[in-house]
Amino acid sequence: MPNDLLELDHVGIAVADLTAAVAFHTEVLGLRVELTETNDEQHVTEVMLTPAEGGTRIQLLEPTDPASAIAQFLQRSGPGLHHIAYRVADVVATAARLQAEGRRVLYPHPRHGTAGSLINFVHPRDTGGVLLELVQPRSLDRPG
Ligand code: V0V
Ligand code: CO
Repeated sequence: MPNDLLELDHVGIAVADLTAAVAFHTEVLGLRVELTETNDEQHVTEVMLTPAEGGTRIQLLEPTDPASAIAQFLQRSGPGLHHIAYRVADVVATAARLQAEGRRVLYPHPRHGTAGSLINFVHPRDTGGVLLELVQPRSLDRPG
């Protein structure tokens, strides 16, 4: 059995109003804001939040461009659960493994994710209906 999906890194939620969504997650749910970042490649502003004892984080995603994946999702489905992201040690290797099994990996090469991570996605039609993200965190020997 493969064992390269190491942890559930985050759950991505598409939001139309980031300020309101952050207020709900901090003031009502009590999550702590870990970082706020604009990702020009993905055309999103995101806020990553952590529950009291850590573990899997929540990623709130607001589109910065009407043509972006998140904007299109909001138009079709409205705000809500968008993807789940697994942490991996080698995003190229895991993407290649899943692709070799016939699943659609969205990018030929990893792109830039949160906090200098490298990311790729597997199409939701090939995963039982859930958009799946692979995240290789930035490591100390790969700054950036
Ligand atoms: C679309 N579908 C979904 C879905 N988005 N199903 C579950 N979860 C989603 N998020 C379904 C949709 O209902 C259709 O179902 C089918 O997929 C349409 O497929 P398509 O025409 O090939 O694709 P689109 O145009 O709907 O786009 C979907 C994909 C797009 C996944 C291809 O959103 C994409 O390229 N996503 C990757 C980038 C991304 O999501 N970035 C934002 C997060 P039927 O009708 O076939 O049943 S950025 C992020 O997480 C970062 C930066 C980070 O963590 O570091
Ligand atoms: Co994500």
